[in-house]
Amino acid sequence: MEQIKTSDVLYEEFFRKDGDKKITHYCPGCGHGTIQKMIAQAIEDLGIQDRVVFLSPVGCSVFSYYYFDTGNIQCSHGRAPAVGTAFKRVHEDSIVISYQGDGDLAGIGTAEIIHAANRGENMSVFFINNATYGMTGGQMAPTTLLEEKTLTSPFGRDRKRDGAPIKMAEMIATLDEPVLVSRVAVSSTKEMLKTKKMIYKALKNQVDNLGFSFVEILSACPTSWHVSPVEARVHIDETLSTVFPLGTFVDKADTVLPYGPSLFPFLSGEDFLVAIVEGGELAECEQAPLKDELAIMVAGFGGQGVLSGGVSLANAAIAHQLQVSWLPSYGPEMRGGKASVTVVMSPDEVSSPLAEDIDCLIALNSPSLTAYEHMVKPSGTILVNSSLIDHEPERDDVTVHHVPASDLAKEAGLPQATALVMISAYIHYSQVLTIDSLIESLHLGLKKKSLIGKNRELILKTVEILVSK
Ligand SMILES: Cc1ncc(C[n+]2csc(CCOP(=O)(O)OP(=O)(O)O)c2C)c(N)n1
Ligand code: SF4
Repeated sequence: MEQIKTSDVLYEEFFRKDGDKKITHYCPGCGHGTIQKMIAQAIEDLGIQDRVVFLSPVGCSVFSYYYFDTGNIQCSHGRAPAVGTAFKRVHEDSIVISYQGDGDLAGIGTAEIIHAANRGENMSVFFINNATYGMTGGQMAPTTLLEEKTLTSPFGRDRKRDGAPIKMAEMIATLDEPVLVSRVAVSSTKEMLKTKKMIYKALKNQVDNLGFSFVEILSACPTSWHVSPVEARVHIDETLSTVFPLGTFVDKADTVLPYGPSLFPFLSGEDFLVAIVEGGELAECEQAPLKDELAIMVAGFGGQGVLSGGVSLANAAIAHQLQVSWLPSYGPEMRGGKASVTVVMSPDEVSSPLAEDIDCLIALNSPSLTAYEHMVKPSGTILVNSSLIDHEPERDDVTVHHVPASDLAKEAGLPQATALVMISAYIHYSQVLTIDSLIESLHLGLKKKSLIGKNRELILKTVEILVSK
């Protein structure tokens, strides 16, 4: 067991398991502990501990968050570059470290890493290539050597059957965006010193906002290789590095320009909402008299305008200065498949766009009523599209309104506005928003601007009918 505490960036004690709190869970001679010590040291030297978000992969290093006293995210297998992309774009001052094994990065996560590299995401990736799936007991990895025997290649890796070892550093070096692509090794003292420097450089590049740095590190797995720790390091120098040559393939640190202050300046505050709703001016209405969060689900089938109706409802709420989320859900069919949208509106920050208990269900067809009526809170509301639904809700603790929405929409020559009719009815009954704000928001949700007038008339007609009921 290796003791890795050398830097303040690592915790004093590791609470992963009972017993000695000073040792890690890594096997004796494992490269992970050595590499993580080097990363911790570089973080300390650069003075960036409070900015670091360490992405732990799935693999033997899955428990890195027990060791690094930094921000930590445990990512799904292979997805760290996608998680890192999101995090970095939202928190541009963070230092994102993606630490991934060969199963994680070169197997299940090949697409994520290639695209993150191709976009030149401003992050530092450390790719730990031990040519095996260590955590699961030594199966063949994409980087396993030809003829190497593993749990899943007991007679050796066969080129025809299994392909040749993937050389990730060389692949990534073919892309235009990466700033640094290098392969180093945790083997002899000389190679370790080079590794330490390269780790520092990859992090420094990010601190300087230079872009994507990728360091592949050949690392020992004595356990899966069935050799001693000393033999494992010799194996790296004498065998592994002949297949995966060490060296720096790309280094543009001295020639690229740093990123500007913000890659995505529009992704903030109210502008962000406007961007989501496809541009354009929002109406400005009085603050809605809403004290608590409200969740409204519109559910039906594709072609009834469920999603665009939801957009109009969301925009009307934004116009009334509410905070809003719009969460669609739909099947693969363009027409006729299931479609629903949940709009959550709140006077304060929306707690979650996923609502398990809803205040109002707008059911546009029978299956939706049956599927979702149980989600409505006691004393909530169900709006039933009486043109298509010929049975009553089973709930007797909610208010039910019937609206012949499909008929009204069809009469107006707008069957795709069925949801909008129901939303108009919701606004009429609930009085949370105003019909004016819905009409004012139409131009943001409708792709065909020529239909704004007809949709407006349909909304007004719906309200007229409901008032005269
Ligand atoms: C979606 C999913 N598929 C498969 C697994 C099983 N699994 C866990 S770790 C691992 C491979 C880890 O190998 P590597 O990334 O090389 O890291 P190492 O353990 O060698 O450090 C696999 C396939 C999983 N946990 N999740
Ligand atoms: S199985 Fe291999 S990679 Fe995993 S901790 Fe042990 S030596 Fe390290």
